[in-house]
Amino acid sequence: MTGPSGIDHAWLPDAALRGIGSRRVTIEGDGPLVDTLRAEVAYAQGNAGALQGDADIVFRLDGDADTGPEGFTLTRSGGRTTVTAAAPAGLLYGFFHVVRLGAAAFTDAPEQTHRPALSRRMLNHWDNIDVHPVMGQVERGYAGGSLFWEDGRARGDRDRVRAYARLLAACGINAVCVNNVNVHGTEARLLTDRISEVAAIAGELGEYGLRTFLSVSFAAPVVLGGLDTADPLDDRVRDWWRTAADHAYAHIPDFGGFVVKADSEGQPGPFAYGRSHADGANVIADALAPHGGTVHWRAFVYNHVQDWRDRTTDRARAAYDHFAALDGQFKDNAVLQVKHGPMDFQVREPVSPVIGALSRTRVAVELQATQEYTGQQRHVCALAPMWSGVLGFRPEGEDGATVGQLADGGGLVAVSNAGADPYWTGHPLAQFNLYAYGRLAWQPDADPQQLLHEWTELTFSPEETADPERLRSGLRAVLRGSWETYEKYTAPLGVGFMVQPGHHYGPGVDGYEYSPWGTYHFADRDGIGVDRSRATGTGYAAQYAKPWSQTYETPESCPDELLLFFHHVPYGHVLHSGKTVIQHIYDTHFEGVEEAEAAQGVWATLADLVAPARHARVAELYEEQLRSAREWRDQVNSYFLRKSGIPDAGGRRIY
Ligand code: GCV
Repeated sequence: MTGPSGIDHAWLPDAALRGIGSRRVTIEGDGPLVDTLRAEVAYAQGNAGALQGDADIVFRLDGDADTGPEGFTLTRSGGRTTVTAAAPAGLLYGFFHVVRLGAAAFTDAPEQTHRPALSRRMLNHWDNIDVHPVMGQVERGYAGGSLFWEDGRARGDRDRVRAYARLLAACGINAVCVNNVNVHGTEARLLTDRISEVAAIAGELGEYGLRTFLSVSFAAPVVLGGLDTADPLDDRVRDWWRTAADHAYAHIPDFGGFVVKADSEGQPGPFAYGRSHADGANVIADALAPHGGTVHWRAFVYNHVQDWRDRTTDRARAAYDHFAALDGQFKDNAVLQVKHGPMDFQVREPVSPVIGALSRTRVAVELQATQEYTGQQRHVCALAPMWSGVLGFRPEGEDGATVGQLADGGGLVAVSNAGADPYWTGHPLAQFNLYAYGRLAWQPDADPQQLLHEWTELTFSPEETADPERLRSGLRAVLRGSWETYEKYTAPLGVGFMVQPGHHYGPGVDGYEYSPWGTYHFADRDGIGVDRSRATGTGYAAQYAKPWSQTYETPESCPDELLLFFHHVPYGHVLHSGKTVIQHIYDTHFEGVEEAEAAQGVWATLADLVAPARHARVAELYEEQLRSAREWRDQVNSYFLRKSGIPDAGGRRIY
């Protein structure tokens, strides 16, 4: 049950439960999630040790409470803390909130009601059952094997799944898709004859209120059903999906639904039958509808076999070009799941124009917690500030809604960074990305610095250490600016990629320059960047509403950090910062490495304050981060010195 031994407790160590452990707790209500709450309280009282205090805590299920299906009200007065909720999930979230508050949960304060801003807060696991020859078991996974699948089937020992569910619920996540969106042969069968394995996992996840989703192949009626077509308008296909959905719900009554990657990077889809993506999504949505299920249909559709000589095709345009015209055509239980940027989870991208263009479609925004392009959990790269910027972006300008608000129809999704690694995320500090994702999904306008503070306090229990202030400030120093640091030593000014092909780790400035994937920087002796203006480029900038279509249209109005995403400019182009592009490239690459070196130094000073194994793991990873960062610096700087012939004004060593 809770807190199994040998499992890292991440942001729920026993010390964090002490506030509850020593108090008189009353729980009023019944139901499976209330039983989970009872077990949590019993665990806290048995393991957390005594903290002085005589306040009572009451958890009360009250059908009249105005808290919605997951919210709760917290009252603190006169030595009594009360959590009231209309539904059991709210009580459980209230429990984790009390844990987060620590001692503050027991001091008098005005009543507060908390409800999640987004009703779906999902993780997608790109996990395969089998170990794929190229991608391994977890596609883009940097934390060991799958948490769900082992030796060709669902793990027998599910303590870790349960412990994972507990961590996810504690940061607000309420849904998990348990297999890769690239659905290979074995995994396709999870929908049919292997559904009981999914049901077993769903049983564990459900203990903490998480709904299970399954990635399915659009070609399932053919590859599993033996039909000669997967045409979404064919009645036999429609019937097949209905039967498949009925079967899933017969095994998993609280099943969430399906995630579909169609016509994308080789996955089958409706284009093969001359049908639209709305047709494709709707046939599956119809099958799920009687059960209250949802299909998450991904918008990551683009031409991945582009000729690099073809300057008329711009991958950034693809999602909008495919989906904007379909607005209003998707069924009510179909959600269009859109990557937050138009390309592919680069360290810096503009917000996808699709998100603001679909007022009659339920949109979910997809983030990537797994650090495919952001250091692969060998580099420290705290992504909360990036995600917060995305969620706070207003596609229609100042008076319009934020992305976080626009996602209320479909929710927020992240590709998980967790695996069978003892620290869950490979790099122990990458746990913060998982935590911050959940908290932002609950409250998209949460302050990333506050989330960092929360996570630090919970995970490291500073009051347990000799010098809590040094620990706090050290952790802040290594994490706070780490995304900007990573950006500095990698691809500059929004241009993206420049990675080694295939595995995407480490520098390869021209790695994707002559490839079919549509990811080019067009550097020559005179300049660099992609002209995506309406006037002279691909027209991508015009996919935005005003004011952004105007802001991005010219180099003068475009923000520096996105300049090379939107424009091809000479190396001597002067940024708003006052620096030329070439000098910016040199300076940031030197600075980025210096900042990473400084962070490594700070981490070293925390050796006496952090558990030795955890400290050693991070210290070891810093060695690799520094090696890699220097390689990035030297390759990028040398490349641009050689291309441009313009020396570094600082006269530093470039090769
Ligand atoms: C699961 C990128 C990744 C792929 C991933 C794909 C997607 O292209 O490199 O590994 O496939 O995105 O999001 O579907």
